Amino acid sequence: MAWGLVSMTLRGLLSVVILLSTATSTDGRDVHVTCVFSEDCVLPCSFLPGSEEVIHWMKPEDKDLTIHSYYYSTDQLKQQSQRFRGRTALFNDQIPKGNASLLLRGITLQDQGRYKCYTSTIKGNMESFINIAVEAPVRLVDIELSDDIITCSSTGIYPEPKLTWSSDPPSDLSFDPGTIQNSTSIKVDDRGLYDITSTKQFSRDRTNICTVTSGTVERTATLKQHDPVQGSPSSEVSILCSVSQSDLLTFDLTWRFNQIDTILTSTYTNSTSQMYVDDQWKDQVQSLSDSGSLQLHKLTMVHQGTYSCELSTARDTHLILTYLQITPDKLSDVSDGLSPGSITGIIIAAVIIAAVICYLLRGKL
Ligand SMILES: *[C@@H]1O[C@H](CO)[C@@H](O)[C@H](O)[C@H]1NC(C)=O
Ligand SMILES: *[C@@H]1O[C@H](CO)[C@@H](O)[C@H](O)[C@H]1NC(C)=O
Ligand SMILES: CC(=O)N[C@H]1CO[C@H](CO)[C@@H](O)[C@@H]1O
Repeated sequence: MAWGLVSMTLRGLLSVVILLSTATSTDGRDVHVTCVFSEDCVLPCSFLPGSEEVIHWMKPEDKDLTIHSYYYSTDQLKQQSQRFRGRTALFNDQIPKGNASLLLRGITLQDQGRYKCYTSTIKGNMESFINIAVEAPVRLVDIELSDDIITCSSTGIYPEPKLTWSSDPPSDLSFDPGTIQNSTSIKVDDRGLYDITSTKQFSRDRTNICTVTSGTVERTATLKQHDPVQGSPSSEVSILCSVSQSDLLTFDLTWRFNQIDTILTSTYTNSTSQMYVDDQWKDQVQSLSDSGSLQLHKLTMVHQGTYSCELSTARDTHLILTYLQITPDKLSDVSDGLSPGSITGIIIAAVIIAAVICYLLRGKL
C-alpha cells in the first residue's frame, strides 16, 4: 500500500517533469471533424506509444466534462458525464500503437464543439484538440403539384438550409409570375433540425427546378409536364419518361396515378433492374421500356388521369407528369348493325326519294 502510494507520487512528479520538458507536444491547432447527425463518428487522437497509458477525453467548454477515461489498462467510466453514457468507446487494441481515437455513437447537435484528448505514458504527456461540426445533409427533396401550385420540401436538415427556384429554359425572373408568388418557410423540429418548404406557381411551359442547399450538400427536384396523351380501350398507350441523363447507372423509378396510387416501382443497379407492379395495375401494365416509358393497354375510363414518372438518384429527383385522356372506341359495333356509314346511306336514299317525289308531284301540277 505504502509503496504503491510512493510509486504513484513518484510517477506524478515524473509526469510533471516530463510535462515541463515536452511543452511542444501540443501543436496548438485544432483538428476539424464533421460528424453526421445520428451516425457514429471517430474523434482522432494519437500519441507516442509507451507503456502505462492514461487517456482522458474531455469537453473544456463544459468545465472539462469527462467523456471517456482510460488508465490501468482499462476503461474508467465512473466520472463519465451522463450525456455520453453508453455512447463512447476507444479502440483498445490500437492503444498500444499510440491511437487514442474515440468512437462516439449516435451524434446529436449537442455534440458539436471542442474536445480535448489528453494522453500520458511513461514517455510523456500530450494534449490535442478536436473541433466537431455536426451536419444532417439534405437527403431527399420532395416535389408535388396541386392546383397549379408546386410544393417543394425537405426535412431533417442541419445547418439551416436554403431553397431556390429556377427553371429550364431559364426565365427572366422579373417576368415569371411563378417567382413572384413564392413563399418559403422554415421550421425547427425537436431534435434541432430544419424542415423547409416552399410553394410557387407552376410554370407550364418549362422544367421547374427546386434546389435545397445546406453546408456543402445540394439536392434538386425538378417537375415538368408533358403534353396530354390520347388513349382508348382498344389501343396501346406509351407514356414517356424522358430524363436527359443517359449516364445514370443507379436510380429508382416510380410510376404513379394521380400522384397517389403507385403503379410500379423499379430499381436500376448497374443496368440490371428489378420491377414491382402493383396488383391493381397488373392487367394494364404491358411493359416498361429501357428508358423508363410505361406501356399500358386494356384501359377503361377509370384510367383517365395524371400519370407521373418519378426518377430519383442519390442527388436528384425528377418528376414528369402526363395527362392521359381516354376516348371511347369508335361506334363500329353499334347494337343493330347500323354503322354510321349505313345511317348516312339511308339518309341519302331518303333525300333522293323525296326529291324524286317532289319532281313527280311538280310535273303533275
Ligand atoms: C485509430 O483506430 C481507428 C480504428 O481502427 C481508426 O479508424 C483510426 O484511423 C486510427 N487512428 C490513427 C490515428 O491511426
Ligand atoms: C456495380 O458496379 C460497380 C463497379 O462498376 C461494383 O463495384 C458494384 O459492386 C456493382 N453493384 C452491383 C449491385 O452489382
Ligand atoms: C416576391 C417574393 O416573395 N420573393 C421571395 C421568394 O423566395 C425567396 C426565398 O427563397 C425570397 O428571398 C424572396 O423574397
